[in-house]
Amino acid sequence: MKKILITGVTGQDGSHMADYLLKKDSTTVIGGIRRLSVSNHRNIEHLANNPRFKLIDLDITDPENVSSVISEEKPDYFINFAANSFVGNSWKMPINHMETNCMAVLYQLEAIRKHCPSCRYYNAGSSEEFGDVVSSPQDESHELRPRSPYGASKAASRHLVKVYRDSYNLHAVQGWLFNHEGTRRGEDFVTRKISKNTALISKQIESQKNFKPISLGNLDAKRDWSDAEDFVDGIWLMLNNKIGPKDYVLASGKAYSIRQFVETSFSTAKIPCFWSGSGLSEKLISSIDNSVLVDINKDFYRPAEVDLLLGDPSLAEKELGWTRKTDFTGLVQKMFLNDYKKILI
Ligand code: F7E
Repeated sequence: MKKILITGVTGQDGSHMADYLLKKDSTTVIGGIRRLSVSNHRNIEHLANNPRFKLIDLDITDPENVSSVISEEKPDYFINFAANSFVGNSWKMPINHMETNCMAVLYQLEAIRKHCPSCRYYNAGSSEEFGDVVSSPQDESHELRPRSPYGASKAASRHLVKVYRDSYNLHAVQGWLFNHEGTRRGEDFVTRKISKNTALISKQIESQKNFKPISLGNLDAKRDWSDAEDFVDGIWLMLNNKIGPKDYVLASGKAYSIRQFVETSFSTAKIPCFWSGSGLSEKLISSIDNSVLVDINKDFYRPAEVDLLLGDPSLAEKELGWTRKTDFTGLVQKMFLNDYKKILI
């Protein structure tokens, strides 16, 4: 049996990774969780009675706690998804982002080096490390030019992972994951905000109730969006790479704007609509009764935006044999339909 410790197991990526690993017969999964007074276990409730899954207390910002968990459990794999992952928030709490996304990685690497050097290690990296890009698409050779405290924290942790890999011969990697979304995505991220509120508006129109428009920021930033469920396989392939420890880009190779995400979501909901106005006055209007479906709020703009992120996944496809199942339209439809089914009004 292989023992895999996952931090951030209650989140989107951690819970999908636990599901993916528990489908294999030869694994036990330990979820490290930070105890909260209000439960946030919705994404892992279905695993509660699985005998190959257990939860332990783990606060990644506490080096003593990290060290004792790693020396006691001696996992075969340590997958670090725990992070402060909300880019927009990172200007408001940059120190917290650096401590959670970078110092915490150092505590983990130190503990693995001392107590469990054969443990294979994955840290969640991000396309936000490329930031103010100089060429597109971005592959593994693109320089790191972060535009946010979040991006800077992930770029810094990448250097630590490489230093520990080179200095101590650890199988330690950090993928560059472009945006990955899905039915378990946090509701403040733009994709879930759009899918959930399109579903809500759709139900409200059906019941002839009033609704509020979705307030968004920059509609013209472009992101390379994939299904988070397609990415867990890529991460596992990186951890078991026969070539040796190496960092890869996981992406779809296609970029779409937030505007296109909105249009696809309302088209899935079969609500005909058109854009009107420009800048902060721009609105998405229903063609049925001229009601406002989307408006713009400057509070959702960022102090520094990344205008375009577009990944080149060809190295991961070639060397790891990684493939994806869901395209952009399939992803938007899946997210809308999931929210539509859940909303009761
Ligand atoms: O923003 C724009 C916003 O917050 C996407 C994280 O997983 O992916 C994620 O970070 C874009 C940005 O995700 C709103 O300005 C417009 O251009 O959904 P997001 P993110 O910043 O791309 C990367 C790869 C990570 O590593 C991160 O951890 O959408 N945008 N209007 C908006 N964004 C939000 N959140 N809310 C809006 O109303």
